Amino acid sequence: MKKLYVKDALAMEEGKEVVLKGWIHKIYDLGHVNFIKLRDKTGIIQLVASKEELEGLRNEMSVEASGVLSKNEKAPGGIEVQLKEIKILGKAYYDKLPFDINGRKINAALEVQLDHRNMSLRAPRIMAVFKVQEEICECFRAYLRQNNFTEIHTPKILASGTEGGSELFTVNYFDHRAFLAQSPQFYKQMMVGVGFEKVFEVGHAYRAELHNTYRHLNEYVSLDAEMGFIEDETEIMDLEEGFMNYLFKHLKETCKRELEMYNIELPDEVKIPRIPLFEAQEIVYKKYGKRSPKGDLNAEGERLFSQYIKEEYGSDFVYLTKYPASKRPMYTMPDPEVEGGTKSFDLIYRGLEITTGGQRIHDYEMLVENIKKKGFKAEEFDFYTQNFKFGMPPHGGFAIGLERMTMQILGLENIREASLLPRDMKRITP
Ligand code: AMO
Repeated sequence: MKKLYVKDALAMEEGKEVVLKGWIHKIYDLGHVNFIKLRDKTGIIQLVASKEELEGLRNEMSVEASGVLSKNEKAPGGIEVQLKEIKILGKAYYDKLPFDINGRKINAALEVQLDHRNMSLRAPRIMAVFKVQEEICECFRAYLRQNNFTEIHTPKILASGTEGGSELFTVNYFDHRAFLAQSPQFYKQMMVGVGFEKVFEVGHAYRAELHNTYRHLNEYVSLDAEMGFIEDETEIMDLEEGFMNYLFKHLKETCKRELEMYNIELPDEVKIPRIPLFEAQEIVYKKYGKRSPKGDLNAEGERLFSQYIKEEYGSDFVYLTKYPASKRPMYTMPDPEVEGGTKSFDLIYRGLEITTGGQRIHDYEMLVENIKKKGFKAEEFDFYTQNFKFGMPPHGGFAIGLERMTMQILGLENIREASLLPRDMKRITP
């Protein structure tokens, strides 16, 4: 007989024979009645066992269970399995589990949970995070492909940084020094220019940031998009706003169980206010008495400004626009209407930056000038700037941090919770 998923068994009629495979979530040895909770990736079902059947079973062994479905109002899902046979498929070799994953919450600090990721990920509430994450990637692909974007895969070993700053990991590349990609920025632009016109990538990005914070990882997944033949950056903002609407509708359909676990109700429509950064800074100062760093909002400013936007516009999202050129990488298009400003933006979602994007410089001479203005040697970027000699169209794009997006959707407190195997200043294992 073919194995069923728990979710499908729970939806079947009483009297049906079923075969299920999964892990032993919890054993109830109550003397008069004995149960096993069996867990698979789709849910948990109760197996009614005899005393003998429980013998030799331990939590987290993997098993094959066969039996007959019967109704029981008290069982989770209203149906249980009267066990006929249970076979151990994967044995257990432990004295004591590092912590229990079958209660309402895991009783261990986040660091301990991450040390034992092979255990904490088994908890349905934790696995749920990655179901939502999977659907975010799925939507990113589906939405962009529907809009004529091509998926690309660009190298992560590079000859130079892309974002400026010193946040680069070096690698020994034979007899040279090379770097891990901070972003696919240069190559996504190149692919627009060679004629793919609209491209996207779901890939890893590496940042040697010296911050060990709730919102920084040293390796994260970047959802990047770039498109050619735009008029200005508002088209990029429209594109991302369209994605958010597509995503939320999809999550409501596919992640009902997961959103319920986290008590999250997503809005029916996402309409994102667009406010120049300098205005946001003024508001943060006038309303909350907090000064912002030059040309930016800090973490507290992002949080306070989000609070203001929620009150004034009822929106969880806000685009901060017109960032100053001094704070943006050399590829950013200046905005002639704002002195020192650029056609770039950040997207803040519930108090946290989840995206940067904007229009790029597409003129070769202007780009070379800007690279020099930023204090770099233009020759070192030849491999990049030569893409601009052959009719580069006006273009722009954005990148979303996947873990930050997941974290904000589910209201998680720490970005590490939204990474299967986080990499931070203190952690490169497991
Ligand atoms: P930026 O450097 O702002 O822009 O990064 C884009 C988004 O990536 C996420 N992110 C991070 N997530 C976790 N840990 C980190 N250390 C980290 N650093 C960045 C954030 C951020 O908003 N090339 C531009 C994008 C573009 O203009 O297309 C870039 O990389 O969610």
